[in-house]
Amino acid sequence: MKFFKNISIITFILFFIAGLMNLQAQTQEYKIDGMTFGMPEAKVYTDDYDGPPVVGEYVTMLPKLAKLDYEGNKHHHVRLDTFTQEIEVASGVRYRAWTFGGMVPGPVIHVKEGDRITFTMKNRSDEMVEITQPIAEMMQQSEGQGGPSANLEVQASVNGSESADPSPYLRQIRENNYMGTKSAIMPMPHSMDFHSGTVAKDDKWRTIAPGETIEFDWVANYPGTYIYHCGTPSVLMHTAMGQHGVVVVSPKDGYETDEKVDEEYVVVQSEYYLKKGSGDLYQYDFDAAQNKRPSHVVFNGHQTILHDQPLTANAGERVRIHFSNNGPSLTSSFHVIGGIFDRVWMEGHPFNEMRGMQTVLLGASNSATIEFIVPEEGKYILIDHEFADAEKGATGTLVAGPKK
Ligand SMILES: [Cu+2]
Repeated sequence: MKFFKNISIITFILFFIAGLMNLQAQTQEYKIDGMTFGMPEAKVYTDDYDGPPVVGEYVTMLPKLAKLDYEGNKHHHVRLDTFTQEIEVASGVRYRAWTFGGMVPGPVIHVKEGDRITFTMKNRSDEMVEITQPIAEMMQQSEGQGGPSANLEVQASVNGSESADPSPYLRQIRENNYMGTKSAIMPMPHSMDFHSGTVAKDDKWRTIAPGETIEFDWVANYPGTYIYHCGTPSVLMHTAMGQHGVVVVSPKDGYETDEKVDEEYVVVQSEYYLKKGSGDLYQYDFDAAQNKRPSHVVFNGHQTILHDQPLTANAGERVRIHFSNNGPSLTSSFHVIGGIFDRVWMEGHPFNEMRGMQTVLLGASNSATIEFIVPEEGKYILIDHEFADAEKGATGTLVAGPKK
């Protein structure tokens, strides 16, 4: 009897060790050329979180980019929930968008090369999510459920300051809701694919059902500006419906011109494929999307936003724009009328430098960090020099004041 008992204990210990080894195999990180690979397995779970749908101190609304106010590297905790919002994309054109964080494109996430990001996303497409109420109210609502307040406390303590705003993005939407967002429900499976991450897609980018949450880590191994988008089929439809945004990964040693930059902006080009629906709302046009015939090609999600709210600078200043062509399907020939790009870093990597460019050609999901010196006081038009796209909306304005 005692013999059998010992055998069962030994068997149990062997299984326990095997289990540990297996766990280790899944979470073993390794370095190549200073970069980190081998992220832990993604977690997928269900909870009753109904707090702020966007959390992250360095997460902002286009065309803003958060300042990175820390030395060395940082471990970020970022939440971007995915949910439906009715939005305006041009005067009189509204549709029910599938969003990351409530607008199209989604928020700009700013990190530094080498930073680690713990990312959380709940699929709330089956829920009315309100993004215009004060964050304190959202926290109160979900009080006692553990998730959100705990998450935000972690955020504040990670930031090392009690007063850090856990979600500047939500505050910015409340102050400037140019899409006139309204909650809506359209239950749908979704996923998140960060081009800035280097991971196994069948694990981290996996599709989650309405009500589910996914959590995974990635390390920003390469500097540059990277699209993120939903990777759930039809990827064309999910991206065109609004599920895309950018991550800006600043190089750890900076760009050569960092000290000389006066204004820094983020501009994203993308297409909508919409047709008039039965009511007042527009809806997705499958044929147009398949045939690459967009109804609107826009900067920062709205046909006139960069004219209604132009970028600003002064004569003689150096302006940096992180420009991303999020597609989903067309190329962009980005140009600023009256300016020449002093520097262009293709994909935003400081080694990919070009100088004196008039136009930057970007395929779908390509980006560039560009700089130009504002020559004199006046208006400068940002434009996709593929004029058919410009006439569908891919233009914006930079208003330059006098030389200081
Ligand atoms: Cu999706």
